[in-house]
Amino acid sequence: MRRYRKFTLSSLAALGLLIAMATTSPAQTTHEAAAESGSGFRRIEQPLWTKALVTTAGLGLIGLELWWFLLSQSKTGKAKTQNGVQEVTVTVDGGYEPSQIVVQAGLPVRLNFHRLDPSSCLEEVRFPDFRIAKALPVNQTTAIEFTPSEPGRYEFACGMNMFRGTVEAVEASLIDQSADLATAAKST
Ligand SMILES: [Cu+2]
Repeated sequence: MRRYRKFTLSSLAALGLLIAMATTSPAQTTHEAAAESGSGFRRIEQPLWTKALVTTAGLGLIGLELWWFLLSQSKTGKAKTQNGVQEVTVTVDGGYEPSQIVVQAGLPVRLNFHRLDPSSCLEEVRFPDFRIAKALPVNQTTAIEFTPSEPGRYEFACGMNMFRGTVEAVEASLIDQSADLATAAKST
């Protein structure tokens, strides 16, 4: 998952370079043309305009990268219980987000896999412990239901076992404790 994101980042950087090159080269030709015609005014005005454009594009890219880094941090998702079913939405895009899901053991779980990534690698998700293998159509939400009767770590992965996630089933008392800790942390 990390490696995949690094690859996307580097291709983003390459794209930025390409944009910079594409915007600079026409300026150089006009610069040369202006020098030949002997117009001093244009010679200065044109490169300034492109410089501003390249700077704006660069700043935009930096912002995009920051946003990317902040979002790419793997978060732990906690289930929300509705009508006795613990529900979590998992976004499938270059991996699973969240990739770590905390649920309460003994209660039914429904994971709503929302797949955005069209790569065939992520077209199927498997939960070997529950003997579940389900196809995830792109741009759709596919619900997967199971009940972890015992506390423990239950892994899930794509069909090729490349992208992985875990469902951590804990006892009810632990869920309450972590909720208490979260509220305590918020109040300080
Ligand atoms: Cu895969």
